[in-house]
Amino acid sequence: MTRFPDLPDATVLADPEALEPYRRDESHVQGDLPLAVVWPKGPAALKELVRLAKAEGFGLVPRGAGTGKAGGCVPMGEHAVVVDFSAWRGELLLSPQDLCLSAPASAPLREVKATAAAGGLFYPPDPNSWESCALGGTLATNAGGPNACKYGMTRHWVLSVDAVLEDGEVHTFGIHSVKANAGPALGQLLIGSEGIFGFIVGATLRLTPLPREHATLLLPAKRWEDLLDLPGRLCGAGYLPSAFEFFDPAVLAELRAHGPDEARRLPGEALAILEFDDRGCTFGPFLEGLMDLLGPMAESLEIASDARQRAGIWAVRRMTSAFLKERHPKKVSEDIVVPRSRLREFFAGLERLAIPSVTYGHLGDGNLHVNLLGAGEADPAELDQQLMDLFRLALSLGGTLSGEHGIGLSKREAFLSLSDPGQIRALRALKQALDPHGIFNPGKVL
Ligand code: 2HG
Ligand code: ZN
Repeated sequence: MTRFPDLPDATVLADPEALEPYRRDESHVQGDLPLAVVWPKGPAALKELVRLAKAEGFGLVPRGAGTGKAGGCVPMGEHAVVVDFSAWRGELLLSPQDLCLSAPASAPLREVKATAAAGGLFYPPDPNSWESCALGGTLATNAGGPNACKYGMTRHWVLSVDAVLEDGEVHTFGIHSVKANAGPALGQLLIGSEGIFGFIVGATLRLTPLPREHATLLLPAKRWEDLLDLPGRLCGAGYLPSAFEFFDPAVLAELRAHGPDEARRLPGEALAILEFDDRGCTFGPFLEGLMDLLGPMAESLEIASDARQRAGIWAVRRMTSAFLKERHPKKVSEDIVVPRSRLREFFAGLERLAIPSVTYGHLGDGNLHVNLLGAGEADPAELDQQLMDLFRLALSLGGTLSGEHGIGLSKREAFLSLSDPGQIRALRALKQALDPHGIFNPGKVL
């Protein structure tokens, strides 16, 4: 192919200089220069693109807003075309009676959440990029976020998905109801697949009534290790926080020394942010019981008394990733998970391994962002070894190597070598069956 052809109902960009930004997302990996970037606006363009890809032997790499953390949307090899879904047509359609919202992959997640909220409804997935990411990317990667602690991941909030498969047609998997049991849930196979079986172009999302109350607490611990048992203790006592975030002493010290004003005021040696959204959570027996439980371990306890204070607390948590990245541009940030009952063992293991790292993240569901700040200066072989040790530690405790960012390019080798061989065989068989020409996001995950 000498020149990338024009396509019906699509914009095409093939100028090599303009293609440069499409080699990256927000992870530390860099892909290859794509042949072109295509913005399909509807199914006709996608159908033609799939036909061309099969005929000409190039791969298609899906891209939402490029905010992924694992390199899932960066091209690999010389024959890849980026399919940017930001121009995909479609409207947001709220159906309060069915407690659902239909939206195209191009919809900004911010708008999805706002549209639901305007109707008094809640769409819980809240990855850190929620103000800039696209719905399609969150579906392809099964995004998480702080609210996963209580509400689960993106896949728990999808009733149906529309996806283009290898025949070039868009198919719908699922119906507008939580009860749908006619055969296996194939749509679930596409969610979190990072586009290796086909591309999601839209979805109908499940909603729930919008919580009206929030108790947001800052909990600096007298001894930071005590925080590690707290997620399990809270659940044991019948409390399920809608978010339970955490900064270890090193991250907190860095935030306090170099962060914005709100961060400089943060108390304690290590800090948890807890949020509850149960009805009646801001007063009476709920709060009293909670105080009894938290009081003995807390150096102090601050409850956000209004929306502004709550927003201030979250602003610090939300900027932590970008803040650390700015201070340590070559850092590598990981995303392991262990069951919440094994957090103490995980931190003991991390100390034994002596991996130079700092940690923050979603303590309440055991999803921790272990950051190797000095990764840029480290010997690459040693760094690889450290990451493998970290993953093995998580796995040995019944956890996994990614909680919410996915495999993409960055964790592909580790995923292949550490997963159950039966799982990899099954995934390869599915890939072969659903994408026999290997056009959908080649080189990712598998
Ligand atoms: C977060 O929880 C995001 O802030 C980003 O998942 C994590 O950059 C990171 O390590
Ligand atoms: Zn996170």
